Amino acid sequence: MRTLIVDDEIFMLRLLSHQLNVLGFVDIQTFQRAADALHMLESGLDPVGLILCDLQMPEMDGVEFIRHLVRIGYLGTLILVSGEDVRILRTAEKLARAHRLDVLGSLQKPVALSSLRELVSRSLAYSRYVQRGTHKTYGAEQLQKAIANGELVNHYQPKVALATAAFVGVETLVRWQHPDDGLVFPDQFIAAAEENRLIDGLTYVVLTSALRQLRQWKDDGLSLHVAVNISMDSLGALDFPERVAGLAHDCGVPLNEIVLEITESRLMKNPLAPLDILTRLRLKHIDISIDDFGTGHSSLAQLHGLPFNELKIDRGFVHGAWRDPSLGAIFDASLSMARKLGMRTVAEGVEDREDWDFVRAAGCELAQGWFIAKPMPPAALRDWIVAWESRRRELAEPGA
Ligand code: G
Ligand code: G
Ligand code: MN
Repeated sequence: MRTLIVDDEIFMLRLLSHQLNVLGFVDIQTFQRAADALHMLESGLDPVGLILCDLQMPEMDGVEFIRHLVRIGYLGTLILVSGEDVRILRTAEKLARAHRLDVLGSLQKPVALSSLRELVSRSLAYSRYVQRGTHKTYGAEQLQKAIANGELVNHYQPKVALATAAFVGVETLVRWQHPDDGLVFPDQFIAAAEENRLIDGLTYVVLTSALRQLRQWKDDGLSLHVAVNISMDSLGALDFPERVAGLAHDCGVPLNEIVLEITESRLMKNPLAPLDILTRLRLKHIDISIDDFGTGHSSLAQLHGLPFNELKIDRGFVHGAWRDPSLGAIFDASLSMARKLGMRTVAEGVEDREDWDFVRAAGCELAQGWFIAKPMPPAALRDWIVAWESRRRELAEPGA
């Protein structure tokens, strides 16, 4: 994996390269100026899998560099390194995560080989970059063909009730079964679909196949709800509620078993236009959910008056909140606000037992995340349910 180190001190560049060498990294490039690293990244010649970046640098500092990484759509992983106060380091880390960068963690100078080893061995194994291999993005034409040729497939990630650990539903996550590139993830094509007006077609395909799958599961005796991600752009067409209802009717699925997840950041650009549609979805008893809550630019006050009945707290405020008081405070505040507004709460990104215990003790209702299950093809759900049943008792203990 190609690795970049960005630090204004030559000594640090040498030290970190040496440490990475010891850990088995061979393809390493070092930069004293962030602008040069950026230039190399923008050329897009060789995909970079890991960047170690200093925060305090004279020209472009680490925070500014992070902003540019977001702008150019960097999909690899990031480690922040700094001699500054640990709180500054944590804030920068949080900022990068809020922008959806794949941050492995941060290191304080002087960097001990053991902490670097721990970060790259533990965190890298979990990173999107490593798990997903390829990171191409795709254009409109290719995507249009994929939609038309039926190359999109749905995976499903389970959601469980925290109090009882009972399985209650799944979130639909689309993947593209690409003929040459293998399984392609939505962060590589959803943005292109939105920019090129292909998102309605994509949503229709995903929704149809999710509702058919729900019918199939019900026929097999399972009881669950199915959530589908809806891009804000799809809420511009006034007949959207009727189309969803029509589709559900054709598939033989009750409307109250459908959840539509809408991303807050896109939503809040114009909260009035979709109000009509959201209200009529609720009149039909379709659940509507605010996705990735906490990452948008909205003020909490804007939530007032919108008829959402579920709030999904972004994984950035869930994973690790048990040991970070400021994340914990945001998590608790989101929960209590949702409760007062009569909304169901879902914690996303529950990655380990500590996360599970924390969100459960806080009184959140549902949980989703790798600790429970990764997204999976529909055929794998049965086996997962069986395996989950044997973990369930311990996880739902009163004091657990
Ligand atoms: O599946 P992943 O594991 O990579 O999902 C990445 C992002 O893609 C998530 O934020 C999710 O909301 C979004 N996404 C997944 N499936 C769909 C879909 O069918 N429609 C839209 N609009 N977004 C989706
Ligand atoms: O934005 P949305 O909530 O729709 O995103 C779902 C995304 O989160 C998918 O990309 C899914 O693969 C990812 N995801 C699901 N569970 C976890 C988790 O426990 N940790 C992390 N980091 N990502 C997760
Ligand atoms: Mn979602």
